[in-house]
Amino acid sequence: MKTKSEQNVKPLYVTRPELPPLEDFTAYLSKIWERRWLTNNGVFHRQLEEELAGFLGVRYVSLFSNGTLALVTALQVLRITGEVITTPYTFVATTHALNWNRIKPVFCDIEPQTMNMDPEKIEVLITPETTAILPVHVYGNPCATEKIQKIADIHGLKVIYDAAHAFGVKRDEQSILNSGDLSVLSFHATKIFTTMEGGAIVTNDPKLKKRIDFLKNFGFADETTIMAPGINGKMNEMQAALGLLQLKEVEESISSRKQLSERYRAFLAEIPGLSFLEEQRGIQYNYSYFPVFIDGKKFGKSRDQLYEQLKKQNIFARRYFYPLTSSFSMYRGLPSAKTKNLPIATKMSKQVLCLPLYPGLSEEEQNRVVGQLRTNLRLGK
Ligand code: T4K
Repeated sequence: MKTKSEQNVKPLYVTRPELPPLEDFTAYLSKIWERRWLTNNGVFHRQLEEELAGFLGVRYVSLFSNGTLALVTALQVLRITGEVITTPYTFVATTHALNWNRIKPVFCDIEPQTMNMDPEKIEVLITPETTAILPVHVYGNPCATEKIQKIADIHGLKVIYDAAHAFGVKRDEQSILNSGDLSVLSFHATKIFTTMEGGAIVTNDPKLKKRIDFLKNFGFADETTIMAPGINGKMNEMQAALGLLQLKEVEESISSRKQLSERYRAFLAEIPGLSFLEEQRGIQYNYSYFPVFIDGKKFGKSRDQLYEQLKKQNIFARRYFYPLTSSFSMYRGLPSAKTKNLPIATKMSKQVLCLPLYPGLSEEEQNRVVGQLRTNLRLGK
């Protein structure tokens, strides 16, 4: 039971979307109303594709109504079949996208430094049925893209990155979205750049761009020609309008996330049993999440006990990513889903807790989160 004073404390969620002033959005809405063009490659849609490609430093962006449909379509674009090597330490949409294409997910363990697919563990999972690798840049931490590409090239495999968290991330000044054959973004309400619901496929290949655009629009090449069994994955004009406004603010938003992340790092550095990810050199991060890892024995309380205690204080941290997708009923029967094959992913998913992190989080609110972590540490002893 929460006490009266606890109930009055403002809830702090893991994230909260940044929105432009409402009057700025209504100005865009007026244009949509004037034009009566609501979807199907409208003016704002085309403008956002162009502006995003420029901002992200990639050649082509194809907008989608959400990231999951973009993932499902990306697999269709490259005609992926059979088995795909992927990570269980992700949001369930990554694994479901394979399932929707009747592809068998083959789960690969992760590296403890990044939480991304461990490139050293990929090759043993390759069989004659393997056609592609589907890694995730978890929390926006770039995968070992060079090593993964080398393996893919040797074995003739495609690489599709689930880059749902990796908006704007660069390595050595180059967009991480240029890695592999295709990258898929999510613009969901919980992402640093949002169109409420939304997503995109990124490619540098003009032929692939064409195929993506056919596939997201039922397969239409013209009024009477259907090129492929497409789906309806189109983004509408209202979503695109919000995206255009978001793009003006996203750099500022990333820099305030960076400041908050640095404060967390400074304040949480000395807490026994609590660790966080080291930053890699040469990376321009987007600071989309702040995961901490709780070693119950040293901290004095398990991750789940801490999670529940924080909830009582109206702090809604989230366990991204627990449970592993390999443990869900539709996947756990697969040989690669066995816990003994996924020791690091299993361990980390039991320890992780993503703390509130978003531009509107005040220093006082962040101090509240840090204070509660310290209080729980003391109580645990
Ligand atoms: N691949 C990866 C690696 C992904 O992480 C995701 C999505 C996808 C693919 C699929 O992309 P999309 O099809 O979604 O575009 C959330 C999101 O729904 C999901 O988009 C995201 N990953 C995942 C990591 O997180 P939930 O179930 O945790 O969301 P929810 O509704 O509990 O929201 C979390 C918190 O955010 C709330 O406690 C409060 C805040 N919030 C949420 C919404 C929806 C707001 O303040 N405003 C809002 O409108 O999955």
